Amino acid sequence: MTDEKQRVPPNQRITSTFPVLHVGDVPEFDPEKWDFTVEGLVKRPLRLTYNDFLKLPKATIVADFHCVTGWSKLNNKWEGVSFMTILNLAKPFDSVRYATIVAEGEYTTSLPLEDLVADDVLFAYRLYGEALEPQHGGPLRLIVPRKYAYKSAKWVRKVKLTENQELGYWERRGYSNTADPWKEERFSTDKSS
Ligand SMILES: Nc1nc2c(c(=O)[nH]1)N[C@H]1C(S)=C(S)[C@@H](COP(=O)(O)O)O[C@H]1N2
Ligand SMILES: [Mo]
Repeated sequence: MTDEKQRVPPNQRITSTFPVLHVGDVPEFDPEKWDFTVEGLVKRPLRLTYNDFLKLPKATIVADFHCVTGWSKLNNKWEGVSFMTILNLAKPFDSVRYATIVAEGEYTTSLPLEDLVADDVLFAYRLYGEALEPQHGGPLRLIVPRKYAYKSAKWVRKVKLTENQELGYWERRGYSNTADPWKEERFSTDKSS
């Protein structure tokens, strides 16, 4: 077994609980009305119902989760659909460099495509073999294990493929846009953005 201490980024501490952290209220999930769309610079815009989503090829990862406020939760088993699967279905134009992830409410985040096509990035609908709880982002959340957890948007409804990056909710409020926990990129240092 790998040494768990080596898996904890600088100035993070392991938690055995699973804190719930978000702005605003946990949204209601109505499977009849819920949809997941992919738009922007794509040849095939998508609109999937919850059932459509469950029929897509499944991916499972076990990954650690690092919140910028200082807690890390190790060994989380997520199941869902890899970002790559969605991207391939939507057929992005060559000019695409970024994706904006749009959640219920006003929460967004964004990432360069190269960070999202990693094989440990997925849209998760199950955690530890159970349906993902609403408070942890159910029915569907993004998981980006190699970034601080504010990049792992809960309650995702839309993905927008873009040529230029649109800054996300926390990224517009002074948090790092690159958000690498191993480099301890917590806050934006670029005064011009
Ligand atoms: N939609 C949405 N997603 C979000 C947030 C949020 O406020 N809204 N907070 C982020 C932050 S800062 C963290 S630490 C994680 C927390 O996930 P958890 O509540 O499942 O632990 O969700 C991230 N995803
Ligand atoms: Mo966080």
